[in-house]
Amino acid sequence: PAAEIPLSADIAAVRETAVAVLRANDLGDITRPSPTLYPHQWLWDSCFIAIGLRHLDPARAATELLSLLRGQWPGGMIPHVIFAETTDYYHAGPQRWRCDRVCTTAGGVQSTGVTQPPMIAEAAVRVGQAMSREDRADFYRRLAPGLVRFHEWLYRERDPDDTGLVTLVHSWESGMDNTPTWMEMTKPVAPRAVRALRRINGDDALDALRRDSKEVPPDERLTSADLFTLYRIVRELRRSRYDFRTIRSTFVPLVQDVAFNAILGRANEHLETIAAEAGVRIPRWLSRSMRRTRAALNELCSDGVYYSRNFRTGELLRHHTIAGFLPLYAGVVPESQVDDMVDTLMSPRYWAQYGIASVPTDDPAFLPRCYWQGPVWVNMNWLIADGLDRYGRTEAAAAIRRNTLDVIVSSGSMYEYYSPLDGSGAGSNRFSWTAALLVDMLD
Ligand code: 9YW
Repeated sequence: PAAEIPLSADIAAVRETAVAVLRANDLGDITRPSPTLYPHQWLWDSCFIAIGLRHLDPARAATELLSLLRGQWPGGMIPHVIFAETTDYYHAGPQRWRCDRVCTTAGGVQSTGVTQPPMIAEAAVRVGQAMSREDRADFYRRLAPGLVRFHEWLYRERDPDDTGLVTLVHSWESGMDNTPTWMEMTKPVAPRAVRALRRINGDDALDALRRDSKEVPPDERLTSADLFTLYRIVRELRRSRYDFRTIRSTFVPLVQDVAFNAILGRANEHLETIAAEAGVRIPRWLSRSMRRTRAALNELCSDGVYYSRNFRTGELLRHHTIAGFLPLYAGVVPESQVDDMVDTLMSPRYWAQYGIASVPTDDPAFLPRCYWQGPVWVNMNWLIADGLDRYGRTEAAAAIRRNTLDVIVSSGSMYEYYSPLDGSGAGSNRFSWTAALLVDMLD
């Protein structure tokens, strides 16, 4: 699909901007997601970044992924943020997590105590495709043992009941912080102090306390009350020493997240390729769990729509969001359902004038410039287009990629996300995964 797009002067200039953004965000072995908001290494950001970097420098792309192993916990978890040694202006830094009291990471680096969508295997295979056979073999040999341990941890720790679906303990693990699904689960556990402050002073008192919105207007992020609730959940996780069996007996919302599990489903396939090439054995119990995930994803489907599920009650969380299309990327959607899903995606509910809204435009929660409550996200488009190709829906996939490029090119900048109503950029500018995936879509 990329080849069909003529590389106009505009596109060539925007590609240069993208490359410059990636260079400027390069901290040596890792790439920060953004110079103004996110100064550390994020798990799934690094994966999307590596997918773009492979076109510029495959060895550097491999380093981006191998760096994630420095943060690996003794039990196998790869954390959602690995803190870089930079002046810390990030609002949820090491002091909030205090993970060094719980364990020492493989590389002795500081990290958060939760994970993020397991995109590593996908990124590794893409990077591997850009390498010589020898370099790839070397790269896979270095990555595979840690990667297998990560997938083992996901199942052992987060699917103790062998459901085939892993459970998340914080919306930050989903990568979609304020998506309506997670907010339904998060709002009810708002600390009393937050509710009281809000009652007395409205949102102002809370807004004054938050530290994450200096670069970005508050109405492009989650509300202060929700943010403080997320901090409160971190505190509970910390008290539980990040142990799922302990967390289970607290008030912490637990969700079998559909997007996370779809990404895991796909990653498992890639893990088999990587492990086979590296000569690393996948234990039989893990292969069984991996197979279970593919079947279990379809338990999340009701009347042709995929949802996340409340782990505690077994109830589906019936919000229509972009996450529900990721089973296409996992390749688990029955062929008979695919065209209906494509029609829904292409309908004006999702596909507004400037691209695919992360929450349907007719949803009461829809806000076109607020984070995961409506904006177009480049990484979501990339994943869905990939899934559509897999199902042979190449025209739809090409349309999504073309539209994504159009939105970025017309803004001229690498925004974190874009309004589906007017194409305006929002969130952080100079955002790495937008830049990396633009390069990937063009090359
Ligand atoms: C946070 C870094 C991360 C992304 C998440 C996105 C946002 C905020 O930024 O999270 O403080 O972690 O929701 O998907 O990985 O770009």
